[in-house]
Amino acid sequence: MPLANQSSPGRVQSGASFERLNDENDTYVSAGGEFDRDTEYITTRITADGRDGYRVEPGQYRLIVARACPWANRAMIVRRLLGLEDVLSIGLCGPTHDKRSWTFDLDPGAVDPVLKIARLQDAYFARIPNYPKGITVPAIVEIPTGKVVTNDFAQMTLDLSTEWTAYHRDGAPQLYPEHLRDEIDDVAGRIYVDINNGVYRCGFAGSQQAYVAAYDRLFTALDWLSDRLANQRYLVGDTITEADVRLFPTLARFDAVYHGHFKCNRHKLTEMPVLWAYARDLFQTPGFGDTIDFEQTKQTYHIVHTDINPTRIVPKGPDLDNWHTPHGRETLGGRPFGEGNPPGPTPVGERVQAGYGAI
Ligand SMILES: N[C@@H](CCC(=O)N[C@@H](CS)C(=O)NCC(=O)O)C(=O)O
Repeated sequence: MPLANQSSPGRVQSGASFERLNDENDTYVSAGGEFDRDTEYITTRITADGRDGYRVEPGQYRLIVARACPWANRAMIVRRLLGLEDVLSIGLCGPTHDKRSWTFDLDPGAVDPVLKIARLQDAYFARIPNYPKGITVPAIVEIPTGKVVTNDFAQMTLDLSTEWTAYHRDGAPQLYPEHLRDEIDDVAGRIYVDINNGVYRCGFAGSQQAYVAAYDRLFTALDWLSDRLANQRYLVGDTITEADVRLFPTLARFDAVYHGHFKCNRHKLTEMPVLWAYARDLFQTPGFGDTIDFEQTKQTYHIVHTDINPTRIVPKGPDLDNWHTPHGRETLGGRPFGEGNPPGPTPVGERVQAGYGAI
């Protein structure tokens, strides 16, 4: 399927699209116009009081992720930071998939060992037969019924912070403290529109005009963040918060994927000194860098998005050693975990495969 005419002014797509293959034309690109993300999710919440019918309970739910996915990465980071690994298990989809979306092809027998399903689609259909929207990660599945409870990535991490408190580890950080919520929401809101989703609006733009507009917004927002972070270690307050968790997965993927594959190429992350030091600081903080699988991430984007990478060749670089260089941001002060402390090592079964990460 050829790409949409890159030089003609685009029409804005009438319906929002999912970040998935479009059955009709095998593309992720929104032909002729802007990538317009569908943000209608399954919004059922898992809460301490169970008011939506799903109560927080250890061993009752499974978080389904793919290592490549930045939206899923946030849930993985928060789960690690809060020490919820023994309470909320994790299922890892393989890096590549087809039109029917994510599979458990890395698991023995290509079946998730807990849910006993081969495709994430099965859990969506168990909740909503013939679910017509994107079969996306992250998703939380109720283990006894095998039904997806929610795929609302933004609410998911907030609920891990505020509803699962009874099961947080000792020393877990306050990622969404009440007195900073307005500021976190403001910062995270712009990060979502211009940066997290902005890279996708560059990569999946269906017209030159849509691409240029997304590119300009992306780098304007990155400049804003460079200014903001020049003299403060974290985005909001003096500790890690949900705002940092929202930004980090996009920065971690920037040079390996977005700079080339999505044409976000005014600068590499490594050429933006403040953001590069900030990203390294977080990367070297337990719970962040140990969730990043650069190899699977490159595979997913470059093999799955065949309309923008028809050869499916996965780039070999970039070199990753530089993620370990000193960042020097301790001089700005800040207390990463506030009154708390860092999480312990990643549980053995969840570690990034040797040679795939940079830890
Ligand atoms: N729900 C999130 C994004 C979730 C999402 O789009 N995840 C991608 C992976 S990063 C996905 O699962 N896509 C399904 C596919 O490619 O088939 C949102 O739209 O803001």
